[in-house]
Amino acid sequence: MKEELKEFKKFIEDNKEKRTAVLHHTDPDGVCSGIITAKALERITGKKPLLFHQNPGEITVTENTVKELKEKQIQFLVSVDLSVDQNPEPIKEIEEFAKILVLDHHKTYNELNSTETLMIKSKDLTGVEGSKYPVSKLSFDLFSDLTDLKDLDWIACIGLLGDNAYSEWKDFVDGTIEKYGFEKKIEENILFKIKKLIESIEVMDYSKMENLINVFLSAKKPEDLMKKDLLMELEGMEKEVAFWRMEFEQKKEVFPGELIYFELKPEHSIKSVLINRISQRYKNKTIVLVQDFSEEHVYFSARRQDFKVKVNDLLEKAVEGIPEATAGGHIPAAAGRIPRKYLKQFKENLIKKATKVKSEK
Ligand SMILES: [Mn+2]
Repeated sequence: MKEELKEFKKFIEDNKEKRTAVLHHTDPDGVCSGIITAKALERITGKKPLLFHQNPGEITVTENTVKELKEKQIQFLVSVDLSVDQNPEPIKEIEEFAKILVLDHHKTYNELNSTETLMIKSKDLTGVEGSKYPVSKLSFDLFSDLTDLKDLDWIACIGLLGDNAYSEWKDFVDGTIEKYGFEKKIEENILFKIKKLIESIEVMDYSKMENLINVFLSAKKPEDLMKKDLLMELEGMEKEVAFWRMEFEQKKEVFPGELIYFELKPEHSIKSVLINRISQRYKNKTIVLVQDFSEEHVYFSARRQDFKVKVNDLLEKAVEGIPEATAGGHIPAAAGRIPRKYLKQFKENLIKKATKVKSEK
């Protein structure tokens, strides 16, 4: 057995009596891995852990979260699908009062393993690039060794669809669809609809996230999530995404280095949903979208589905020298933000680096 698997089992065994919290990301993979992990821990320990999330876009642990964990006297924290090693400081603070398990598939930025913390990244288990093994499937696989999770397979599938990992896990997803008799055409089946539903709650009305999580926790089958008040956000999102998709086609800027650049000013934060759809059509182009709400910061996402450019590295290079900037993620999918006044500098850097990355190959 792999060393990581042994350590995982022992870590759960050693901490299963403790007051436990599960912190999850709020995209479909993050929500699904949170649900799977919470249900698995409940089955193992007989107690419901506290399941919670931060604000959208907060992919490391915030000071607020540290405070909340302390107040709630949490002794064991499980973090799923968050790039918490990008900011190790809050982790060190939590280590003063709790043990921490990190399950993630983003690029490793800092080594967090210690006597208090066990960090398992998908890449360490399989050797393949982390984006191909989303945390909904990683947590499903890891915890399936400790308890029966067969009835949660459809939840893992939603996370896989959310992180564009269908082709990597075709047999698993198709097998699950077959098992329950769902529609075979992926984009028309109910799991794909729930993926979009989660995205629409995250993007259109984040205040409903709590409600979504509660409905999800009690759902026995996908149909149980088809609630009117949750579904109404989906329609609005589709309209806005369709509008900006057309704008993109008309106003996109094409640069050397197979770079396509586009700035948008949407009403809601649709950039991740939009860029995932665009990149399905432009798999061999580097797509960068910048979302501008006329606030202090602008937010950007990048995609490159054929892996020929590491967009996490590209964005990290493009923000070099820009104060208060963040950037990172996966090889085919990354994101970040900069203060708005540095947008021109960011764009220039990006164009320069995009040609460099290509010519180095
Ligand atoms: Mn993920």
